[in-house]
Amino acid sequence: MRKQAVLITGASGEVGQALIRALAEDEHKRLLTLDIRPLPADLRAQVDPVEGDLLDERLLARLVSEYEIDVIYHLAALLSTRSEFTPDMAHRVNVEGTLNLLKVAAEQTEWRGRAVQFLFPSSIAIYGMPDRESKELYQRVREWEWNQPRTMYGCNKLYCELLGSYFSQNYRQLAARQPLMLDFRCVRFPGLISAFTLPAGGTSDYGPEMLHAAAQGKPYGCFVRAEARIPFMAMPDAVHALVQLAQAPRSSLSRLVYNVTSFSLSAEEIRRRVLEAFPNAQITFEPDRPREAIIDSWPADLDDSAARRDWGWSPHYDAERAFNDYLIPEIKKRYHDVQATQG
Ligand code: AKB
Repeated sequence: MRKQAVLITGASGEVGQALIRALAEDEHKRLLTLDIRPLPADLRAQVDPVEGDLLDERLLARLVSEYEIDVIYHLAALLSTRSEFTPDMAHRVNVEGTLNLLKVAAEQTEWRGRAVQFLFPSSIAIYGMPDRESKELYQRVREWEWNQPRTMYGCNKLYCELLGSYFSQNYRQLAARQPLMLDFRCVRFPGLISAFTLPAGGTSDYGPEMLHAAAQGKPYGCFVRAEARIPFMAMPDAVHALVQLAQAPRSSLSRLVYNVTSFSLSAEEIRRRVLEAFPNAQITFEPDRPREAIIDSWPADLDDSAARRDWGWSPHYDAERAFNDYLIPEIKKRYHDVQATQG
């Protein structure tokens, strides 16, 4: 008899680890986690951890033979900067990996006669503001505006949104009998900042990197100019958005893809908040112009009114609360513990 489970891919990543901690509180849910990297030891006992490659279709077939998958949180991805150095691998992981999983979800939906729910985190990277003037003029971008990504990662994410819509609405549309469709739901995240983990290979990483470097007493050269501005979100709100969207009645959703955001800050405004907490921090601006150009192509802010209207989205952490109640206290504790153990 197969075990019912919630599948989390990319489980060892930043969002994955935060999502496991949130979902593991509900002991009625069995969590099946998949990542090419090992799961941190403190999380392994709470889940069924699997180390493997999303591109390995035989592995996916084995998992489906052992588990009845109700919900998929598909978090595995190569982020924007890393994807620029390995665009072919980014396409394989971000697109082919997602397609493999959508096919599994579609087959399982048909097989069990009930829609598998597929939660997909997209990104502000799917937007492409053509120049700084447009970014300044059109600050709060709506879901259907400026969908011209500049990066391979942004192209991957936008195409996967379209794949998810296809598998949710038109899959096998010419077949003699219309199959039951999977339940694809997507949020477009801004830059995410965690107190507990550091991102790897993203272009919005300068926000968390600046904070974590200051907390460790390390100098930090920010790779965008002081005025560069994009929307950000504290990691607890990213998990909150995914879980809240998953719990929304399908009938309340007017769209499959939603913007969500919490606060927009310039790099200088982040620096000021970091210096308030770490007055001795050495933070300089040393723009890497190609990486800065990617940030300049992303919108200054997102219009998340559709998510607020359809499923009651509202961030728990605005900038004040994110820094004062979550990031600074938790990061101070994290590095104090680290320094204490290192002596
Ligand atoms: C990245 O910088 O690539 C990600 C993102 C904004 O999706 N953090």
